[in-house]
Amino acid sequence: MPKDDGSIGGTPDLHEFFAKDPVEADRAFFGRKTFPDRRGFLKGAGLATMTAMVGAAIPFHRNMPGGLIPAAFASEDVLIGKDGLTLLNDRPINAETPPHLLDDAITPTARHFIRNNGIPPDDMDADSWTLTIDGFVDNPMTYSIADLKSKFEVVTRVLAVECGGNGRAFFDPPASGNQWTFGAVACSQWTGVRLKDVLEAAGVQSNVIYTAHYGTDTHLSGDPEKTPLSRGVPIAKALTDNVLIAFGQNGEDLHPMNGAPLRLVVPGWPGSCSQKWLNRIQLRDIVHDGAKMTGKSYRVPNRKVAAGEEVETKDFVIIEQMPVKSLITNPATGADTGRSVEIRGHAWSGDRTISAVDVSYDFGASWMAAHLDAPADDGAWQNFNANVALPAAGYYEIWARATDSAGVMQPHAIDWNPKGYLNNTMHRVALRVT
Ligand SMILES: Nc1nc2c(c(=O)[nH]1)N[C@H]1C(S)=C(S)[C@@H](COP(=O)(O)O)O[C@H]1N2
Ligand SMILES: [Mo]
Repeated sequence: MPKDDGSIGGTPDLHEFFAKDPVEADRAFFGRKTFPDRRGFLKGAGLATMTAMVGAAIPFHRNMPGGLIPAAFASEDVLIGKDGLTLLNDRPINAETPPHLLDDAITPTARHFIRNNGIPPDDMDADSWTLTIDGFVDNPMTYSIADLKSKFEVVTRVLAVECGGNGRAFFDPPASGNQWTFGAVACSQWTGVRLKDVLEAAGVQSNVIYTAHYGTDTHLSGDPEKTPLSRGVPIAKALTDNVLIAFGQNGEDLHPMNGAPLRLVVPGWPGSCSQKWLNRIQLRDIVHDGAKMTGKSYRVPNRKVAAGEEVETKDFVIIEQMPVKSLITNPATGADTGRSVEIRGHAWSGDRTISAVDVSYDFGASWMAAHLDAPADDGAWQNFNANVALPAAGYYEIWARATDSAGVMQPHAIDWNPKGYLNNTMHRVALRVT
């Protein structure tokens, strides 16, 4: 039985989901509508999704029966094999990337995590897509993607996106929600237009304080009146140079699960600000109150609370920039290595830059400075590397600790919060030298 939040259960099983409800499973995974009289007719966005997931065109797609799971997904391993992602939930689809597969400076699309709050839209057609800018603007506008490309400067930027709940799995007592470990973060190269340019063209009125972002995904309940997610940011953040309305990801169209054909990319802030399947941005004179802006969603207590403490909703504040953090992407945890090891990874911190990354192999007794690259663009993560010579055979842990441009350093442990957000504790990987 689906749980209250609509998810299928702790151990997601694609096959179980298809066995229980093939029509809904088809729709959720492939945007394919299957009816008794039209079984398996796969086209448009649904076909594009399945093609992307199997990694090749499907010449005989017209013959494919509805409810058929491509044999390429015969096991979860094979599903992961294509993208290498770990499926946390299949309704909605949520999948993260193991740290060692995030080793690239620019995350390949195949390794960009997926965080869905609802059901992706059936229609992801770029040619008919529109984006409306309205609310307190002098000139409300509706653009096609071709209009955006022709009316505004098209820019390409490397920008990091991290889910506010990345690291939730390590909270004790546990916090409900997707049990992200380390891999709800990615840094792809995005192509699009600046949100700033589009808002300025619309004429931002002086009473505007907040944006409201809307997409075309649908609520898990199927209720068309409900929205899975509609978040926003203060207008000052929206008007910074590196917030993009993106139609390209790593030189191609956006991946269907990463918001095709149009999304926001708001680096440094919770990933939930980066609306996928974007079709409307409204400018408001109040803090946005859309789905998952209020209550306990993407909000944390305004004070330190004891682990497990009940906190009243009025004591929660909206998460703005994400905290300083780093990820070790080489070696993979659990690796058997020689004594000489190259440590690699990335570090990032909200709207700031990283000033240092230190690594330790003696449980934090001593630290050495890693070599640190500048960010590829304002809003990208920064790559670090360090060569260490381990003294003898045995068990080691590599720890990494980033410090940002404001002098804030990653902690050993963080304060608990009810929804398990903002876990930026140091990343540790286990090694055995043989
Ligand atoms: N329309 C829409 N946009 C969305 C979401 C969603 O559920 N619906 N999830 C958000 C969240 S919580 C995150 S962390 C990012 C993840 O982006 P990705 O799935 O491309 O990795 O998308 C954001 N944009
Ligand atoms: Mo998220």
